[in-house]
Amino acid sequence: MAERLIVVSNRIPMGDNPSGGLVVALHDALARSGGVWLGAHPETGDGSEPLEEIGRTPYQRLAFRLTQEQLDNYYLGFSNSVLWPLCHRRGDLIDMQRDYVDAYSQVNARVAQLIADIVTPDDLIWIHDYHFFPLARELRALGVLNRIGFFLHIPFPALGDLSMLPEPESFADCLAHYNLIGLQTRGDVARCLEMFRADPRAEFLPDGNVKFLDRVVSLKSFPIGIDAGAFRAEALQDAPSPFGRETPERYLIGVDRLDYSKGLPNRFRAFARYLENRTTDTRPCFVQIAPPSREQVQAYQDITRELEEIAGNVNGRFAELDWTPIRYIHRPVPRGDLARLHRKASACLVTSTADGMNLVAKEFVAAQDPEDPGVLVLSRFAGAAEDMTEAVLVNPYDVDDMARAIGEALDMPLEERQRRHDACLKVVEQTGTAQWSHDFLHALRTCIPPLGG
Ligand code: ADQ
Repeated sequence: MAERLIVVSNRIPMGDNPSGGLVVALHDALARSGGVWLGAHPETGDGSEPLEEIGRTPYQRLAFRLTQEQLDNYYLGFSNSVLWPLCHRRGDLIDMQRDYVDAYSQVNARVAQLIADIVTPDDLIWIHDYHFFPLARELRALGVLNRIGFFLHIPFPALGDLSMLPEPESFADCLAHYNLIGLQTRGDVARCLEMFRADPRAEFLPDGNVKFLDRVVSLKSFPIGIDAGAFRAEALQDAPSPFGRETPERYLIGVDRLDYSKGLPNRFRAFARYLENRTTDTRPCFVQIAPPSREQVQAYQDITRELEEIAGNVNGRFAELDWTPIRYIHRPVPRGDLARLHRKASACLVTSTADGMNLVAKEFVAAQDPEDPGVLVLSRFAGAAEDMTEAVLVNPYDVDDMARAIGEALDMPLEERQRRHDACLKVVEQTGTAQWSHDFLHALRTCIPPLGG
């Protein structure tokens, strides 16, 4: 029987025109090879429905429904109120509840059963992200022997932070049921290896693989990217300015889901500090686009309020009748508009305190005019900084450092901007979406034979 690819992710595209980094990357991979994409239906159900087909071409899309309780406890609860803050070094924001832990195990067991019902022996299974850490273990328990790969889109936690999990010792065991663990950066691979190194059940093989009890697991970084050509084409489209008649003369841009990991409060403070310290009478705008995200979670409500307050304070302090320093848009913006906004910006601010990769950094670079490019100001804590070393790298905890970087970006001579842009663009072009999925799937096909294989 021919090989078939089965992709599993919490989010699944409902329409035929997917958007967003992860979704586009997987769409491309599946469109090329055919196969099945399985994910959670955006509407809840009673939790016992069979898989629902929501699309058939160019590949099959199958959705399962969560109950409202599972959505609250597995998705908003354990995934986004325990694992997300844990992996983003915000242990202080963890909201640990027994119901969350139980729902997470229950949903993973159910999804494993749904996969086991459709899998055939030559299928390749590719599981995505922190919603499904234990899925391979559940699948193995059901007798599934296929090659199973896992890709983590967010940072791999530091060894010490794993103790914040309910059963820290079972984490390495559950990951070692995968044949291949893909991570965003070499730093993430190092942290994952550190976890195995600390575990007496793990042993390091000469080929770099890890032997864990009777299983062998491969680890490798696969930095995710974007389709640079497609984004550039959007940026170049001949369309009216998204600003309408309010086009600022010079502006910096930020584009992020409104998430506490994106370092937004300090970014706003840094812009205020820059305004405070500037010596000329330049009046740049800072345009921040931050659509709401996970609004039912308390920590996200808190960051929304905090940001509104800071934006109000900065504007109250610096605004003039014909100049609003911060334009804060708390809404999604069409992709074409985003691309055009990037192209005309003098600089982009990416100041995450932790971030798996950060695709906005790559989108900004792809959208620039190479003759007169804007400057990328990039947090050292974003995965993108590992290779995009020619961006202006900043410490997102240090407001003065970021204020200085904003000044440096706005005053940077053309030649230096071009040199830095060329280097960053090279990285963006080397890490396209097609390359990413191709490299991962090649590694999964060629890693050690699975159990019983
Ligand atoms: P995210 O945390 O969502 O992704 P990011 O990589 O920046 O972060 O991707 C966000 C995507 O959403 C970008 O393509 C961006 O253009 C888009 N977007 C943001 N704001 C928008 C708006 N207002 N309107 C429309 N689109 C908007 C997670 C990890 C990242 C990792 C990706 C992919 O947290 O670190 O890079 O997965 O692996």
